[in-house]
Amino acid sequence: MNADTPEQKVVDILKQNRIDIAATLPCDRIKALLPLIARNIKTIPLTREENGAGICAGVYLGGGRPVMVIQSTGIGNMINALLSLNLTYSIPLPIIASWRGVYKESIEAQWQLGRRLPEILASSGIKFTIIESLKEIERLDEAIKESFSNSHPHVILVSPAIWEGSTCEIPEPSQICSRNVNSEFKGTIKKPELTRYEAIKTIVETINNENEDIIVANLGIPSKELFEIRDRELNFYMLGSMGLVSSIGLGLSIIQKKHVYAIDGDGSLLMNPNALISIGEYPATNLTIIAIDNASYGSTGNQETCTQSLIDLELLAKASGINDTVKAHSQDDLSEALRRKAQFIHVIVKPANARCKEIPFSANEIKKRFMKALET
Ligand SMILES: Cc1ncc(C[n+]2csc(CCOP(=O)(O)OP(=O)(O)O)c2C)c(N)n1
Repeated sequence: MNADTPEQKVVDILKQNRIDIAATLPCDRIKALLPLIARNIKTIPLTREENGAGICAGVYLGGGRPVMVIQSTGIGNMINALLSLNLTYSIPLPIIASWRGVYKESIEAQWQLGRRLPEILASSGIKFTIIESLKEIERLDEAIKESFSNSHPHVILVSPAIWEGSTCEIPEPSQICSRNVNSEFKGTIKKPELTRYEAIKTIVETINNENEDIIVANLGIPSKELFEIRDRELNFYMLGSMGLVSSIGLGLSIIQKKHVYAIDGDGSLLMNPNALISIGEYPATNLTIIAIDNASYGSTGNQETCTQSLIDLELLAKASGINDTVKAHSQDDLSEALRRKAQFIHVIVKPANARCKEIPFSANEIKKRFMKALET
């Protein structure tokens, strides 16, 4: 019976707050809550919390109302995203965190982070609310509203005490079915012809520029090159949170009908291959990841990455469940892949950075202009 359970109360509060996407990672204490959320709200299961911050930011930028539901340890995995993405651009995100390490906690590994979390959040400038008993559950509603009205993240640390004695059902685990794994893949990396700048120019010249298509551009020089080539209202320039450009692209594609192009880099994708896993799990027909591979961390001085000799990003995408992948070495390859809106385009380029000016907008200006353009 779920009717009067604390879990049902949480779901009711989420629905009253018109939450349309829940990005989740499990904790033993919320094993009854998570399936109930998934039955009521579109749920994106995550493989790492930081990736969820990116997906939820994309959902919000695209006009949706996301929430994250995770174990409190995951806050440690996403602190940079909360500061360099959410606080920097003023992007709201209510995070329901099953607060481990304090109440009846026997797992020693939970103590260190769990007990310090209030201090860590306070010193990080991240708003938080502690809910220690069921009678305080209405504070969840207040915290969600606070997050959206003040456009910043709000962590709700929920003590395991509130679920005690709950009669909420815990579903049986699903059965594992047999399946075949097809590992045939042949790819050739040729000597690069293009620079990143030329690749971005090709993107801008090929896609629909009549204020239709969305571009999310990776942090550092790729964003500056895009700005220089063609600034558009539907360009979202990343300023930090390395690794989250494709996650934001995914979040946008979930909530928007427009086509979303995420310009990613090899170093950034290798920092967050979790984005590929989520994209594999949620194949969107309106999302194209353009992985511009210069085999280096170009923006920080061209230090080599392991795509130079070891990892093939197209194969990594395929291994993550993304089927429609392609390599591009020339302008023609790239335009053709863009025209047919391939899911993942692996563009091989030379390590070179164009001399570009700084983007003259603040994070808030980038966000506001982008969101306004989506409303029209
Ligand atoms: C967590 C974190 N670590 C390191 C950096 C520094 N950094 C900024 S851009 C960048 C390189 C990104 O490389 P890649 O994604 O390959 O894109 P490229 O600049 O080569 O186009 C690095 C390492 C950072 N911003 N954040």
